[in-house]
Amino acid sequence: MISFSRRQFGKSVAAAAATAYAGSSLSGLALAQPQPAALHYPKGFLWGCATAAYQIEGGAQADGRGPSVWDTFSHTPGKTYHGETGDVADDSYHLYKEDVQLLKALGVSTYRMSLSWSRIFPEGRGAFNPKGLDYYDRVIDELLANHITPYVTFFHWDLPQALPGGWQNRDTSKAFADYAAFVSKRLGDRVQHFMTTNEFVCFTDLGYRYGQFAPGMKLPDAEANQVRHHGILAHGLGVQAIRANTPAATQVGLAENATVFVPVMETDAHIQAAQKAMRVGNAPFLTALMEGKYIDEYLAQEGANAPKVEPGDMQAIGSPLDFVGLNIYTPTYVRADDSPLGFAVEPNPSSYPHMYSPWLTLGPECIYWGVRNVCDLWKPKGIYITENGTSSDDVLTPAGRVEDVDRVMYLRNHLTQLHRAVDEDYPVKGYFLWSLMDNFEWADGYSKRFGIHYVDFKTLKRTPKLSAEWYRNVIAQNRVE
Ligand code: GBH
Repeated sequence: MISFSRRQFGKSVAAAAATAYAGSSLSGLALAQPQPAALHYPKGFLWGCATAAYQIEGGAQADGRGPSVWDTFSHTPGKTYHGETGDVADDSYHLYKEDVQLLKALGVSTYRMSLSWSRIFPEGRGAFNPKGLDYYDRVIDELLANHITPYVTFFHWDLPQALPGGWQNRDTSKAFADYAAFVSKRLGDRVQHFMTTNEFVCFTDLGYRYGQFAPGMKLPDAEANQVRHHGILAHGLGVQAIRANTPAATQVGLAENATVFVPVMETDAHIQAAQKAMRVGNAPFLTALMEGKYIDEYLAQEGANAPKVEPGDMQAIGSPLDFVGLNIYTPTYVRADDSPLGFAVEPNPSSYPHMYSPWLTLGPECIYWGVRNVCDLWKPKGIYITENGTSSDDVLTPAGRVEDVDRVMYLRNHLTQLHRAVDEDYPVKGYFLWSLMDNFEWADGYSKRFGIHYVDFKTLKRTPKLSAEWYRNVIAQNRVE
């Protein structure tokens, strides 16, 4: 039997096939390729884990921290599962050294964390709380001492409660830029990778239009669209602020959960439809950032409810980025049709497989199509998967084990599909697994566990799950199998 090297196998067979089919209606068909047993990732590929401040830190009132909208929301009866809050969470505020050791034992080279804005500026602006920033100094120094590179997100939904009007107020975007300027200047000697915001749709639409996230409002469309605009404006002003206050080599991006449109089948027409859907379906957020404008389709769709834009806004929003971070969990299938937009979203039948969270439908090829669509549309300099992972009905056995085979299945399949993107030379630089440990899952409280370490929320003891052992092997071998 003739043996092929991995790259010959992947590339030459695909190239030959592409040539053979060129010009025919099958030219866009991605041919099924025999999969070798082990999928190697390139040397230098970054493996990491991700968390967010309000979900892990606790210490809600420690050392002068001010409340965020998530403190208020979670303390409002009926808003979160069993009224659970982030008051204690994983108490990473005190146990961060232990958490860095969990990272070290995994062998990750990077850790994505976020900052609690109201720990540093308890009122969102104005008076600085040095003890709040001291905490992040300690965490970052501990990471660096353990050879783990911090990737820092400025805003993962925990808006300081004191900012009047929250994201309804345009001044909040400016307050965000001031906060990012101050903090990036202080951390920029040790942190080279910053992300402005995490997942626009969650802190804008889910907070202000649909109400299931903080601050729990249900505004009419025009006002909710304005909230979206202030969110992306904060990002844009934040990029400018970080660049102005850090060394030239600092890398600036964001973490965004763009809706990922996956072609129902890999033919030219459906692939084109998925790409169009990706651009139109993400028009208020990622598309606006990448193109520095609201595209016609969005403006037409919103009509009189379209956001009010001031001079200079779109230029800031379109500020060039060093990388785009994609949080990818789940696919949205799409097909070509002859409607004016040229595509139609496929509804999932109720029998569609999903993970332990109802929204988390299973389709690992979303991680490949997320990368491919974003790169083909906008050619970003670099891509990170800033989140990927799943909830699971984890049970700690008396023997102290958590056999989360479903999470291992989920991760293995996503990393297999991500490898396809890497192998096709899309500029994917790293992968952050969500999450290092079980934590406060927002409106779901502690009822949905996303960690690869189990947390006993009474004792705060962390226990590696089977998935942690599996991920440690992936990292050690730099390959998925
Ligand atoms: C990410 O959001 C977040 O960045 C992270 O903080 C979170 O812990 C993680 O995923 C796991 O959820 O209320 O039923 O309509 C992922 C995208 C968008 C998924 C909001 C849940 C709400 C579902 N999330 N969505 S529902």
